[in-house]
Amino acid sequence: MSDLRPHRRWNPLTREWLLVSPHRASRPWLGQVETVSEERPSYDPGCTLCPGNKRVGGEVNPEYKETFFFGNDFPSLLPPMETMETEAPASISSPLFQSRDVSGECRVICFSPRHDLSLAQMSQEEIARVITTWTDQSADLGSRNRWVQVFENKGAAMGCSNPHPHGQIWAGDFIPEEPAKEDLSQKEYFREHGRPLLLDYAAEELRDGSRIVVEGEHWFAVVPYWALWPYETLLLPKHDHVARLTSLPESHKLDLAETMRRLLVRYDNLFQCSFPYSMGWHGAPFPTANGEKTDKRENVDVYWQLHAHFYPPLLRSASVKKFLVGYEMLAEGQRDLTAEQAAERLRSLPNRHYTT
Ligand code: H2U
Ligand code: ZN
Repeated sequence: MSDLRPHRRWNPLTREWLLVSPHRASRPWLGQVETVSEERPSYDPGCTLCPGNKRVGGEVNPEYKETFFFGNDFPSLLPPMETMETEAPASISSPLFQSRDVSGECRVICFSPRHDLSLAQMSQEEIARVITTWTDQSADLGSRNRWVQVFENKGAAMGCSNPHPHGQIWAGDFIPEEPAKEDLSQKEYFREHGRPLLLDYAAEELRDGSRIVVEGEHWFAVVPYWALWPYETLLLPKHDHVARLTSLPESHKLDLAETMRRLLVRYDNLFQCSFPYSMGWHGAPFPTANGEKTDKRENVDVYWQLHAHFYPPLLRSASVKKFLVGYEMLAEGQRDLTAEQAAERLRSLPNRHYTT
């Protein structure tokens, strides 16, 4: 099979196929640079996330100096006591109409007191503090929730409401759809091969090299073979088995921070803009759940491998984004640029942020 003919690639994590049409991308690379001016003050009196400012719910943020978290004033999940009964109307007894009660909690994490920064512009040490906040928060929320979703929506293109560097955590008593697919795939792969899927995958990618974007001592970022978004990446351990954020070895933290920093600097440098994306962490589900016995469950820690997904929407410039429409909504995911071409472009960019 020629890689330059239309072909389909398999995503072993979600068990979905994807259409790749690289012949369309062989038209000349325009690569126009539209520098979007986005000067921001280091403190914005109108920002609900800046230190000392009032949030929408009325609480005042402390004069925080590093990272800071608070309970989301508009949480999408509520603790058990506050959850309202949500039964399907009594007249409907058909299995076609199902609903379930859920409970959980939502938090917001400010990555820095500086309104004008993003992770890409923060130092390795500052990013390491964000990682520590993620791991601490996961330990706390994971002690009473089955799934803890750490994520960041960055940029107006991703529907982010405020440019102040921040992320969110939604934790709940159920395993949501995306991690549920990954759970099944990793479980079955482990049953068949006796090794974690993503450890085997990392070994193959490290051997091949063509999709690697940045590589540290313990962690690396790769445009996955099955990437859907043009510059999608997967950040994962190179050789070590790490089940979830709370089992991240202390010795990995600075390396992970630097690997992430170098990835994010390249993202910003690609179109010389603050690169929008949604990113988030996936790791083994936590063993607590509504009275469920943990000992009956297969040991998820053996087959789960911690990783982060970065899904950036931009395609050709700071303002031209890819839309998942038409064929993608109605048939299956599709891309023009190959994962190898995307990785090559990102890899060739400097480690230094374009604004410095
Ligand atoms: P985005 O990262 O998607 O923009 O979301 C920001 C979150 O911050 C959003 O969930 C919360 C919103 O509810 N928020 C507060 O809890 N209090 C505020 O004062 C502002 C925003
Ligand atoms: Zn701010």
